[in-house]
Amino acid sequence: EDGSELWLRYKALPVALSKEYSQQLQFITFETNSPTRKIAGAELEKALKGMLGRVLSKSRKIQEKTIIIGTLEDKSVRQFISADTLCVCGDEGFILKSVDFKGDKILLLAANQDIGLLYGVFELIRQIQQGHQLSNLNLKEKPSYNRRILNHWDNLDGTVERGYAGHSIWKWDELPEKISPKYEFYAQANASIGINGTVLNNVNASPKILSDEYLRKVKVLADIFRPYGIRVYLAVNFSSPAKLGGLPTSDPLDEKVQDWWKKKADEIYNLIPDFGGFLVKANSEGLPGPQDFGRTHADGANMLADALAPHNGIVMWRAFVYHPDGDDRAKQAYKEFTPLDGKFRSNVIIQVKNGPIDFQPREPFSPLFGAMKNTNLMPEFQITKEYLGMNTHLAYLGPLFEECLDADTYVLGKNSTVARVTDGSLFRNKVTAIAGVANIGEDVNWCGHQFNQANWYVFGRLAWNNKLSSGEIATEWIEQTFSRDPEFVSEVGSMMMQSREAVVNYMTPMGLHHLMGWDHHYGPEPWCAIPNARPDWMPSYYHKADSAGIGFDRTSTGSNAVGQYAEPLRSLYENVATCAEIYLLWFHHLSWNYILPNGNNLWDELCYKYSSGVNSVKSFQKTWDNQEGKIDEERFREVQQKLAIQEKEAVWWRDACLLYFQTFSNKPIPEKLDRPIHQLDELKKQKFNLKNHN
Ligand code: BDP
Repeated sequence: EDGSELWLRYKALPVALSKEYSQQLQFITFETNSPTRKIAGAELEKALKGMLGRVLSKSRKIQEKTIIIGTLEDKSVRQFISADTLCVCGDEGFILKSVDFKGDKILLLAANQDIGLLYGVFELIRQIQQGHQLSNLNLKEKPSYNRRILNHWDNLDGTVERGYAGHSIWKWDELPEKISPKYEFYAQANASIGINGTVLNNVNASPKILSDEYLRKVKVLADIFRPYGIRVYLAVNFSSPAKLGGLPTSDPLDEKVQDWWKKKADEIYNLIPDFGGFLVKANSEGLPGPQDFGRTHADGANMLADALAPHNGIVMWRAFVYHPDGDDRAKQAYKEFTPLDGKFRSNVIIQVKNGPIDFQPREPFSPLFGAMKNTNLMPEFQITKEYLGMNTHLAYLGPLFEECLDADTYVLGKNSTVARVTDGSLFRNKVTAIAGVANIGEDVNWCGHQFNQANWYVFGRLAWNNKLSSGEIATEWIEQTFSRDPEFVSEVGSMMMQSREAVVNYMTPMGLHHLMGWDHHYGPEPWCAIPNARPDWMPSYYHKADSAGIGFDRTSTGSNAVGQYAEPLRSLYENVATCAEIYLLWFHHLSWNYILPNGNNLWDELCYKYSSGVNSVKSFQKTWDNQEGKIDEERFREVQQKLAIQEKEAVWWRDACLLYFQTFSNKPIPEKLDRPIHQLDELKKQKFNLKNHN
């Protein structure tokens, strides 16, 4: 067991359970007459062979102990279900239920399209992997978002920006001739959790990706992914017309530029008829964009949208923009984008990071969610753990994603959650989508840490159904990936559910953010001050620690970032007494002596929080040690060793932050707590080597 099979390990079930399933499942009625159906049939066969040790007999005749799989084109399915009933499932959903047949129960898997059948087969497999009863099954599924997309930050030279699982799985040098078997397994894994799109290349895009040479390589991948329901998208560089096409400008209002993009789109669709569209990072972190020509984001996005529209393609235009000269980075995307509300074409969607800064262990949701009522908007999460311990720390991101999706924006009154303002249920958006920055690389276990697989998994499952709970999803993942032993599931599940909070506590508790070293983003460097560097890349821009206190004043008397939130949130955040403790230092600069509701002063409370983060990791070590023998030795040891590093590094974070902030607070560490084991000077000298994490 090396983790290479992800959650798709079809291991033999205990004999009694396997017997029970075998009694219910003996025959299959399924015409496997399309590529997608073939894949679905083969996957079910493989899974049942692995789990039950047998295959189902194919049968045209409906009889007891059968599973019927098909669309309304199949007579066997029409017998049990009508178009009206299936209509709620849309193009990709399915119905999986137990139905009565001549006094017996049989299973029905029905969908409007073949892809729904593939998703349904994966659901059935998941049910069996988890040992669930089939006789009560009654599932009616339709995905929350139409486009559920992974963003690969993979460069054409094989490196991965913020990738911690080895090199890129895309072998650009070998394509289009040589095809790695990983491509198909990648598609299968994504389809199993409902992901239906992939942006193959880095948002910091090379114009080369649109060259004829590269498009031919992309076509090969698109052809492999198609039967799995996965469309390919590309990140594009806004100055491609100049850099690749040799035009004198890339001005979006220039006719020759518009024409260049139209021809490029035609060329792409000629090769890849179901191409998804473009992802664009423009006028962000030094990349080119429409503002270079005095045009707006809308001018730029619409020009690309017009080129793609005849082919039904979309533009995902990122809102990740910030400038060093503003007073508060957290306000900038909102300021730049809200005036453009209603000005974007209907096939443009604005891609917004979950928080207003940058994928920190905790941020409040971006105030852009819900603020552009006449524009399609999609959330972007980071699955790769750039700021949460990369490939060494165990941090399950389900609670982070869920916290954002469930956050109430109040833009149309109560229950205007981020999920609802983006999935079309509140604003009836034409295009709905959600993106996650992938954590996938060449490592044997795909994600660099066995538990990082859970973050890929939970992203897909929440994109499919944004109402699922992260706890339920953790259970699913554990049962499929490791074991169904109830003790294992409950102990490891509870460890996973606490793990992100632990990271928040030992890195950036109580609303602190951006305390990491500026070049590696891994370890703590709250003191980091590089001469002449952009001030908004330095930790002090964010923590603002001084002898008076700590935190960023974003109230109406500070930067007034609170003003970008709808009421009652604005007032709740504004008032220190009602601001949730988890966001306290995000919105307020408070005295070290500020007294919290529990009676502690701010300094002491920070010390307690940092310590509790370290203690959580220690408790994870104990929890994990208890699992010895319950799973394979190989993965057990690997995780155990990484937890040991995590414990050491949690102490490193605690000591670095507390010792540094202590130079301002001048207060002692509360007596009951462990003392720092490092010296501040020694920590400041320590150099971190990011190479070990790639
Ligand atoms: C930051 C990353 C940087 C990305 C950027 C982005 O550090 O590598 O290019 O986000 O999202 O988090 O564009």
